[in-house]
Amino acid sequence: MSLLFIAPGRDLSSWEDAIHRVDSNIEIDIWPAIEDKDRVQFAVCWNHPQHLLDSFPNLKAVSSLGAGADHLISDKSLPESIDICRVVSPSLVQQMKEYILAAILNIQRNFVHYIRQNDQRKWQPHNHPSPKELQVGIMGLGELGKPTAKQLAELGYQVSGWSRSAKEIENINTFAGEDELVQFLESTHILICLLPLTDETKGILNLNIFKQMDDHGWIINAARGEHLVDEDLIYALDSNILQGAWLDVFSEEPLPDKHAFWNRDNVIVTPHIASITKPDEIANQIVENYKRALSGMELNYTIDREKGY
Ligand code: NDP
Ligand code: OXD
Repeated sequence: MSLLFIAPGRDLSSWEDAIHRVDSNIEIDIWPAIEDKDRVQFAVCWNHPQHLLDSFPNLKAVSSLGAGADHLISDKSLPESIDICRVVSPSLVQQMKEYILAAILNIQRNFVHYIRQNDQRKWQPHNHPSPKELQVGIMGLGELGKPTAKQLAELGYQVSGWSRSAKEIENINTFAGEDELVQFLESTHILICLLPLTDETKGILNLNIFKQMDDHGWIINAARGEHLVDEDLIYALDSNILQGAWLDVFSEEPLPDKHAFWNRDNVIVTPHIASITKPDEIANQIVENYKRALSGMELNYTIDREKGY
């Protein structure tokens, strides 16, 4: 029996150590060095090569190495019989709350402008709104979106949230489903995407959506690059429909040198660091799911293939 890690380009030795600190008896393979394909029963993946997972005849389940499992769902060669799960942890939530708050404060207090002004030795104060004058809309009220929304509301921001199913959350104006999307967007000044990438949400950050927001607003995308239609963002920025964009994720990562998002005053690029999975913080749940898979038990944090998340 072995637990296989597949994450091309990543140094996985700290993962191996973290798993062994939880249970030193677990045999670990790290792709592509696999001793015996027949022994692999559980795989932990991040951007694995497609059409690879169907070559392990005894594979029972796969886990994403991160919170999103879109890279697994999109692998159509993954047999239906194989369960998919992901990781969920307080550290991922905390980091995402920090990332979004940092972005909001930078936008609200105009630091995005002051940092650029430094380069020009320009002394120019700008007015800034108070939190209660700022309408923030969060797309996705799941493990990451809901606590992020609650934190912002506690700090006095006007917060609304949009999800698939209806929710009631104290001090948050909630909306659900496509029918309520327009209402959710009305008067949203900063739109934050924390949705999973699915057939329904791909390309959701598009010109039509930007036009329905408050004039001259901002978007923050910390979910997946494919949520955003890049050309629509450039058009919206150039025609003043949006004032700026704060982006952590991109359709192609690393963001290519020639991409139009680089070197723009009104686009902030961070290299997919909003919330990073740390080995010791989630080794326990990987080991737990590995053991559950071996004994035929239901996994924790499963992905519903129908819903796509
Ligand atoms: P969850 O699955 O816990 O939550 C997803 C939320 O999105 C739910 O509220 C769900 O609604 C809502 N949703 C899904 N589909 C739709 C839809 N079609 N219309 C409206 N709402 C929808 O996800 P997490 O909060 O854990 O993570 C969100 C994403 O963040 C991940 O999938 C990943 O891509 C990204 N991520 C990025 C990181 C980074 O470093 N940049 C780090 C970690 C995650 P409902 O509640 O009704 O089901
Ligand atoms: C994740 C991510 O999904 O890092 O965890 O994007």
